[in-house]
Amino acid sequence: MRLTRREFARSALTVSVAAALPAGVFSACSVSSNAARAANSVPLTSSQSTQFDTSSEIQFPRNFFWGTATAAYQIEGAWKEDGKGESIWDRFAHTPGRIKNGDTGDVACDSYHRWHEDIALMRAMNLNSYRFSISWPRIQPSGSGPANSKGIDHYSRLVDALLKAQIRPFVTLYHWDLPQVLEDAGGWTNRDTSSRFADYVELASRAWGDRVSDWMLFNEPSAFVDLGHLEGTHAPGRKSLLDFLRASHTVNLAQGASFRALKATRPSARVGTAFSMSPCEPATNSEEDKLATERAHAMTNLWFLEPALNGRYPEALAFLPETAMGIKSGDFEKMKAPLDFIGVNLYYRAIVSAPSALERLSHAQEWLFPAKMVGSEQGPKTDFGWEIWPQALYDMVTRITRDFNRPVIEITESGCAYNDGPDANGAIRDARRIAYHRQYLQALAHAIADGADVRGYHAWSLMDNFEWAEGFSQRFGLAYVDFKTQQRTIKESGRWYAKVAAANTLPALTATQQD
Ligand code: IFM
Repeated sequence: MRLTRREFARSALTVSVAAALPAGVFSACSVSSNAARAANSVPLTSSQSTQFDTSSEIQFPRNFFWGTATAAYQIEGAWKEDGKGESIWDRFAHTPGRIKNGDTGDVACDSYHRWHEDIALMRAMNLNSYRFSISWPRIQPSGSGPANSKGIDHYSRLVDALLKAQIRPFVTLYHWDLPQVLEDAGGWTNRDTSSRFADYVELASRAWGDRVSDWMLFNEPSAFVDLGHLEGTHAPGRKSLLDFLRASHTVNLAQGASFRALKATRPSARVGTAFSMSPCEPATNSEEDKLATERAHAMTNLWFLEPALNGRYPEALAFLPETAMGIKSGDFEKMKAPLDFIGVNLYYRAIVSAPSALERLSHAQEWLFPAKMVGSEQGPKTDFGWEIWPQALYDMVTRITRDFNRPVIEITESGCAYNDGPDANGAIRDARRIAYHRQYLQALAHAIADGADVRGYHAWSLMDNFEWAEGFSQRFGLAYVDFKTQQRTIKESGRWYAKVAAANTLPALTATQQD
């Protein structure tokens, strides 16, 4: 989801530390041992996430959006139906060795055909918002030119049915499936892709803007730029610092250009981006770690937000190589996109330390971005190994609220992978997922009580689906999917979420539950 996730930098000394770590720019080099660090500085991270009050029920603001989120490539399947073009994820998943168990999104949850079943799930969960993405190559099979009417019609039917079910269509325009033809011309490293994206967004807003009012331009720009261009673990599988820098800048230009294109066609549309975010905490109280933490915050949380809102790259990274990034005169103005809301995708926190001189010398990206993520063993872990740290949501939302003058915020994703399957009666008892959402919602409620303007929460995900390089091995859904039969079954967490959504209230825990 962000600069640092999914892959783990491992060194012989630090496997257990690193296993708790997401990967990316900062962790691409070795992770140093916590023990060694602790020897000469004081660890700063608290031993427990704040326990938010659970003894009384918590009401959410009126008209709060209770939703779930999905993405086209992760659920739709039908990878070459109705004139759809090939995407970089089709190409990547079809390349042997790229995805765990050789899985692909060719069929996924077959939502292209079963979307009415998906809407039925959401209705059963009493939801009033559905965040889904449009597959760009369904609309422009080769990334430019007129729209493919079958693609337009498909999403029109979906939007109409959602509205009929009184569920807000909350549309992401890019959730990572670039048309392969554009990749062949340089993809996001080619500046021209920003104009192609703006053209596509204009087509989309003309097609559905009469019925869709809330849009996200991008999902997690830092994730697809980093994992796809520097780490090489996601499509298109590039591994180059230069590509990472250039793709970053093109995406920032695209954010500005597409924002203007959408507003020109639909001035009243509400437009945001879903950013992957993690609050950054210094590993120790040393000055070096604290400085590194601010750089990590700039890279993890502001690299695509600051250009949109303030037309500049974050100050903590002011030493960036402008020429290498392809920055031209006038670009800072072009990057501006005064977003109507900030979408926050948040799963965990990041703990940061300063790389040693030797590490900086031996890793180009640490030379450029001197900060690295180290793992934490403090919180419990999901089946995916991600640390559960509810306070991360409180810390991030309140920091964004402070630093950006109380913007409108939507929680566009949060969730956990637990691979519980059906028991003998076919029930999926995923109590750990209920606990996750309950704790993160408690933290969110406290942020709202402390002044944050949060309009909605979208659990990732509506149902189990294709988890990128992990294939089908990680289940994030509130509904279980049997990938052989495509049967969907609402898990206990989905039933619990339905009650919370219907009451707009998080219930108090009973004394026994508190134990
Ligand atoms: O599945 C992804 C999603 O596509 C983007 N955000 C994080 C999720 C879990 O990794």
